[in-house]
Amino acid sequence: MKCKKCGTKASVNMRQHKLALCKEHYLEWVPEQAERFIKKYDMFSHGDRILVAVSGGKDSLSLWDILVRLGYQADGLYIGLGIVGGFGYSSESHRLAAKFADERRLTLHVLDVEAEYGQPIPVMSDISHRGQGKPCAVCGLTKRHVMNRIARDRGYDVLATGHNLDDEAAVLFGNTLRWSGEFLLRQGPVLPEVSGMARKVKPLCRFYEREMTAYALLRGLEYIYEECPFAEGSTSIYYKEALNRLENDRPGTKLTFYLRFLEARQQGLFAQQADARQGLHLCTNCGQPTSAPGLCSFCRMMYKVHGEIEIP
Ligand code: Q46
Ligand code: ZN
Ligand code: ZN
Repeated sequence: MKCKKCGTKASVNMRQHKLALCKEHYLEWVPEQAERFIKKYDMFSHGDRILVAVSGGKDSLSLWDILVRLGYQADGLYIGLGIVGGFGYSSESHRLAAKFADERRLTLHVLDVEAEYGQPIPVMSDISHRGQGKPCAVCGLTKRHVMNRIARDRGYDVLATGHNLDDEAAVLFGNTLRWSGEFLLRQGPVLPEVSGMARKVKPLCRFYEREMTAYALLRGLEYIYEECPFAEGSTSIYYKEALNRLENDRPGTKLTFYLRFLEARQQGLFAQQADARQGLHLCTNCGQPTSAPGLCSFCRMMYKVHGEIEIP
């Protein structure tokens, strides 16, 4: 395979785009594409302050790298979940996120869940009995709460996460299997700002996971290869594998699935549901939007964990 731009040996062959590129042109192509998506979906502009949620993995570090290369004002947020696993998942991912920031003199905010809320994620999960023996429900809820809170308290305009196409297609697949109208309506590259919550964007949502792996490797980024030990056996991995089988036989399936969904939604497929973020009110304890009356799910969980509330 030859690079389409210069004719030298290609490093990355993207069957889904019928495009092969050498290292140099691939490392130019990715940020160009990202910029195109940022503009197309009106995610943010150069005047905005962006907070990137960084896990130490390839996607979030690549996202941060790309945004900085494109000249955006992007700071990072690392959330210490207190997940030990066999190799110290949280401490290793924290080390790599901090190293990335230090080497580039970027600002990384760090919030340690145990220091801030009294218990690490796995213990919170045990106490609150949420999520059938896996800490992922508590983890997701806590991460969302913390990201919203830091973005709001530190005055960021936008919160950016590193979800790639494989992540988004797997979520879409799950939501479609259940026809979860409300979730389908909320899934997209941009969730607009509502009072108490910054705009949320996913600039990598049109990049295949393997495209991000190739970017991180060719760019020489040091990231955590291992998944969180609790990811094993998850439904989302199961959906990803199923979609990969379709993709293998018919390159481009995942992208078409996701893009056609966005088009259908734009054309009003779920219009009668209006804006899913409307009808929310503010949690009486922390002030973040919630659909439940009174306390939001996070504050109710903290009440179970501590038997009292007044948590920021
Ligand atoms: S970090 Fe948290 Fe994931 Fe680990 S505990 Fe589950 S949700 S698997 S993205
Ligand atoms: Zn080339
Ligand atoms: Zn709350």
